[in-house]
Amino acid sequence: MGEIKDKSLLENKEFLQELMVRMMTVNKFEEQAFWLFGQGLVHGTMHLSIGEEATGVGTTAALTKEDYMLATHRGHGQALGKGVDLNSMMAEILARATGTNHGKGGSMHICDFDNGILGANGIVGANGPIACGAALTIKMKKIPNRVCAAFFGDGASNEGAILESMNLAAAWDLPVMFILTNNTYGMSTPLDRVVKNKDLKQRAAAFGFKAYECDGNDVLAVYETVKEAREYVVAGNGPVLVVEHTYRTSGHSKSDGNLYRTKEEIKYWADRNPIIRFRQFLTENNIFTNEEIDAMQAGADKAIADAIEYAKAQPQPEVADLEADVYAE
Ligand SMILES: Cc1ncc(C[n+]2csc(CCOP(=O)(O)OP(=O)(O)O)c2C)c(N)n1
Ligand SMILES: [Mg+2]
Repeated sequence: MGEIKDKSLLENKEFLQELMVRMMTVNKFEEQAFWLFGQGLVHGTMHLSIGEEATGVGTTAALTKEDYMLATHRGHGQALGKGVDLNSMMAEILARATGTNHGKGGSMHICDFDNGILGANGIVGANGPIACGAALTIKMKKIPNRVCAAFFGDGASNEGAILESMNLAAAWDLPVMFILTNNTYGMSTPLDRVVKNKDLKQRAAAFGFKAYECDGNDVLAVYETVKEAREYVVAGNGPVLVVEHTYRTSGHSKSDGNLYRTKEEIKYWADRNPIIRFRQFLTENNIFTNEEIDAMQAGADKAIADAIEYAKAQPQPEVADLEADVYAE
């Protein structure tokens, strides 16, 4: 773990525990969702963020409940971090009527307006233009202390929609936080095969705005970096780019044979897993004992088990409601 800028964080045990429990919850949620998928209980596909827990949790911990946020196709951690109700999200994964999207959206479309989540998106790069729209609302209505954070990946960083959005947000000084989760792969394609310049933070300089960068497997570094970047945006300085370097140890989606990378590479990153690193940090600094952290894990495991039990008992959507919540005709 890197150097902590705000030393008072070390005194804030409640917050540190919250970060740990959230990462554990995301990890367990995905592990169990994978298992439910294997049982044929999840429809559609699913993208796990195992290994990337610190990015979703650390980023959203630095946002307020009211801040707008757009999640990606790999957005379970982003949504759970922002505060979506665990039971409702599990119900959505199992396509139940009481899910966040009434069982019609599934893993890639988790939406929760009460917590500022304007939606997740299966269209790679689509969050950029939507974030510009939400940020334009913030600007025109002069809503104080509000940003719109748009998550996207290294693959998406090459989409025209993202580059055009960066330009628009800069030209109009929109309060957009472009959150780039660089897990170094877009499906099976490594970043260095598709870009000449791997220093992705330089994208912001090209459009004339500020970029931040952090170790995406260090939850405190992510939190502190996003917090600082957010303060810069709410002060009226226009957009920012935050590049978070991480690695997904899980496959791209349900149908990934992992043929494009070595077992050694996956192990290297598994050893740098953000949850393991945070545990070491907390115990080495005598903030929590291993027993206390085990109890946090047990709590997270139980919350997920309860959410599955809740979701399984929920009704499926009614055929009569097929056209409800559909905006286009
Ligand atoms: C516009 C568009 N093109 C292609 C796809 C297919 N696709 C789904 S995920 C993905 C890779 C995205 O990579 P990245 O942005 O790095 O996100 P990651 O999957 O690594 O989290 C692709 C190409 C899509 N969903 N949308
Ligand atoms: Mg990627």
